[in-house]
Amino acid sequence: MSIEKKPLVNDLYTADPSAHVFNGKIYIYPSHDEDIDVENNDNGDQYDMKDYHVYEMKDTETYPRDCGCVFTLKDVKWASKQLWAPDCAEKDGKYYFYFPARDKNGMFRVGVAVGDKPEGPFTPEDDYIQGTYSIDPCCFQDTDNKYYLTMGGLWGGQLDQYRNNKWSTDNKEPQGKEPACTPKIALLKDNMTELAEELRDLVIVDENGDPLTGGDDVRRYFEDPWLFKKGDTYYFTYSTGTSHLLCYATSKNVYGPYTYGGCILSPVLGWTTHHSIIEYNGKWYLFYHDCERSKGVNQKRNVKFRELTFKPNGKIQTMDGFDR
Ligand code: FUB
Repeated sequence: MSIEKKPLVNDLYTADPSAHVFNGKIYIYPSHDEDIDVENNDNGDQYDMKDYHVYEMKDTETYPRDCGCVFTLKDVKWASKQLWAPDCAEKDGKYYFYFPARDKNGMFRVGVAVGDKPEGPFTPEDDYIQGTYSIDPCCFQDTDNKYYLTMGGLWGGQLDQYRNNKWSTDNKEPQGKEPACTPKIALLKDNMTELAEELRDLVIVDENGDPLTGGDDVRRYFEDPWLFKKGDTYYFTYSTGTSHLLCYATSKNVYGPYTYGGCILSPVLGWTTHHSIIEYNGKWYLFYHDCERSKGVNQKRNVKFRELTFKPNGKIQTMDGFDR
C-alpha cells in the first residue's frame, strides 16, 4: 500500500519537513512538535520545540527510520527556546544543519550545527550566524556549487519588524497596497557557517512586474521559503500563512525578482502549512505537514509526502490539501 499522503511518523509529532537526497536516500529534517495542549496565539508560543530528530527513507515505499535525537535546546549556547523549522545541506562530506531559535533576548536568529553524516548527530556552533534574523532557514546549493541561505517569517517569526536589515517595533506588517515583506537571501561563505554578504530582499512580483502587496494575502510571502532549480529556472516556493496556501514563483536569477506562478497546495488541516520539494529517481515530491493525527490541533503536526507534477510549460499542478 502506498505511503503517500499518510503520516510518516506515528510516535512523535513532526512538522516543517525539509527533505534532501543524500547518498541515494531521502533524509527528512523536521521540527519535533511537543505533545502539549496549550492556548494558541499569533506569536507562535504554542510551537515550543526542544530538540530535533532526523528521519531516513530508503525509498518512497517504506516508512522512514528515526535516526534519533541529533541535538537539543540545551546544546545550543546562544538560544533560549523554540527550535523551529530547520534545513540541512552537504558540502565536501560535511553536513550543515541550519535552524532558527529565539536568542537570550527573545529575537529569532539562525544557527548552524555541523556533523559528519546526514543522519547526525550535529554539534551546534557557539553563536548564531551573524547577520541572520527571523525564522525558517533554507539552504540552496546552486549548480555552480554556490550555497545560499534564505529565511523569513511574519508575526512570531518577526520578519515584519525589520526594514533594510534593521529591527524596530515601529515597523509593522504592510497592509493594503504597501509592498509586502520580502523573504531574505544571502550567499554563504565557503565555510558554510557565515554569510558572505548582508541579507538581500527576495522580491516576488506579479504578472506585470509589480511587487506583491501586503494586502494580497493569497499570494504574498508569509513564511517557509524553499528554493530549487529545474533546468535553468529557479523555483522559490513558500507559504502564504494567513491564507494557508503553498505557492511558487520563478526566476532566471537566484536573487530574483521572482514572478508569482500559482498555488501548489490548497489548505491542509491545521493553521500552518510548510513544505520542501525534491527530485528523487526522476520524480518530484512535495513533503509537507498537516494535523491529521491530532485531528486538527495546530501544534501537533505530522509530516507527509506526495508526488508533485510539473506541466510541460514548467507550471506546477495545484493539489488539494484535503485530498487524502
Ligand atoms: O514550526 C514552527 C513554525 O510553524 C515554522 O517555523 C513555520 O514555518 C510554521 O510551520
